[in-house]
Amino acid sequence: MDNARNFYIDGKWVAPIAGTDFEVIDPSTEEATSVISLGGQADTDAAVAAAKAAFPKWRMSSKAERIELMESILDIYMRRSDEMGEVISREMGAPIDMSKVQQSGTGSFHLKAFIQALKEFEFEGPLRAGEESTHIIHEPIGVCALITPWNWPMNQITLKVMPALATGCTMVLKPSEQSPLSATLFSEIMHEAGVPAGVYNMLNGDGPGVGSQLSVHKDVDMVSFTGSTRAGQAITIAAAPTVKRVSLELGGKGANIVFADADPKAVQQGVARCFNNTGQSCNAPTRMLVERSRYDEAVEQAVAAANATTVNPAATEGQHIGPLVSEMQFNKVQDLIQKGIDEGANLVAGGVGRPEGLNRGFFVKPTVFADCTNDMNIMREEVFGPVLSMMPFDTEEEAIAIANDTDYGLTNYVQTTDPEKARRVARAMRTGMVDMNGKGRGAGSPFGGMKQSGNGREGGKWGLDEFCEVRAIGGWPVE
Ligand code: TXE
Repeated sequence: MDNARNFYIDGKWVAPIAGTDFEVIDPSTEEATSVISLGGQADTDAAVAAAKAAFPKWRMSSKAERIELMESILDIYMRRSDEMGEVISREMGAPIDMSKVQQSGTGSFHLKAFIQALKEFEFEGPLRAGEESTHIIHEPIGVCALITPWNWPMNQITLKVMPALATGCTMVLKPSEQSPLSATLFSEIMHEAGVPAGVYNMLNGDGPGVGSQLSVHKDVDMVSFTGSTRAGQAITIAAAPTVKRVSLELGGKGANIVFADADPKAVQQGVARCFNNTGQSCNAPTRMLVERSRYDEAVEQAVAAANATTVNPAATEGQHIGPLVSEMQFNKVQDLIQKGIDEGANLVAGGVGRPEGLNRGFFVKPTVFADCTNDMNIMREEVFGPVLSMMPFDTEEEAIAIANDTDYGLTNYVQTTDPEKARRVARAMRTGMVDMNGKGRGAGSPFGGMKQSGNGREGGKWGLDEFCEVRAIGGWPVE
């Protein structure tokens, strides 16, 4: 990729001022697939200065102009969608067929959803009917730093870039140093679509470098971050002296409550959902709580599903899971599997070590633990690998209590054919989202967590709200 070592600043591809080399490792082969530059303070300052200079004009752009721009970004994105899938597969290890559909597809999905949300969004109007002299205006907050992770790179980039663009903000994107190639391709798309110079800037860097330089920067008005709770806390502290807005989307520890009356396929679907993207999703249903009368059968079904899950290099076509993203994640997941064994959970599928025949690459065995208790590390920590932990429950109240007994609060899952119970349990969950009976949430619905899963909401009108300042003006002249 020609631009891999460069940054996109002020409408141009530029060489880094203070860059250091960084190898992007293909997680299937452990070989370097590309070399990028990690920026330094001078690069961060240049990107922020470009965004700051572009803001006064861009904030005055019309909604129609922004819709038209987003529509041309979507057209170009669709044309390069397969290429995007290939790049993501190479940099973070998602299996090629899955990457072209699911990984790359998140980009066009969010683009379409934000075009719709922007069309419907009211930027100003009266406080209420009959009180027209108090006028409420939604304005873009200003220069935004968008810091994204590697697990669903295009999902998180479009969930931040599109609402920032739609509301009239200018921005600096710092993608994960593990998945910078998709961000480079995305920047080429933005350039081709004719995004005005300085409105959208992208530079590579690591957390302690560009990530924290953006967080402390006095000319950055907001940081929107997705990643680990640890980094979210560091960003919040770094941002405090400038009182900038910090929006966080962090980890999760989703519970999947399977009642005895659930659909017969509920367990198998729960395992597939947990293992999707090799378990590297913040909303993965990693704790499966099963009503006792169905528990033994559920464990058997989960073991069968795990043993039927094939693991292959990302370039292999067909349905399978790929490697984890990095050696660091591989070691973290191995440690947690070992802790599960040491703490007395019943290992019924998978375990430590690589799957047979895969001696190189960050591959992990699809793993299931049964008979867990909610104080075990595998039930409390975000594993971020293909590891499912199962536990029986006796009553609805007990299931709700276990599900809510966690530091996280992102997504929980409920499987039951009783509509009253479904509504009751969904209301009792302390999570930003609940998915019931395998049915997803509609495009443009709010995504975000409670407790240590974060404090923001992305997607739809809520995603647009996040990038706005809301102003109140009294004595507004009414004809
Ligand atoms: O994440 P980091 P890591 C969780 C998951 C995973 C763990 C560690 O449990 O196992 O986090 O993954 C930038 N200031 N999630 O270490 O470090 C970094 O450069 C500013 C959940 O890879 O959080 C990258 O762009 N930025 C998750 C981004 O943060 C900093 C997605 C994510 O990297 C920074 C990923 C700092 N001090 C991991 N430190 C989700 N919510 O989906 C790091 N970064």
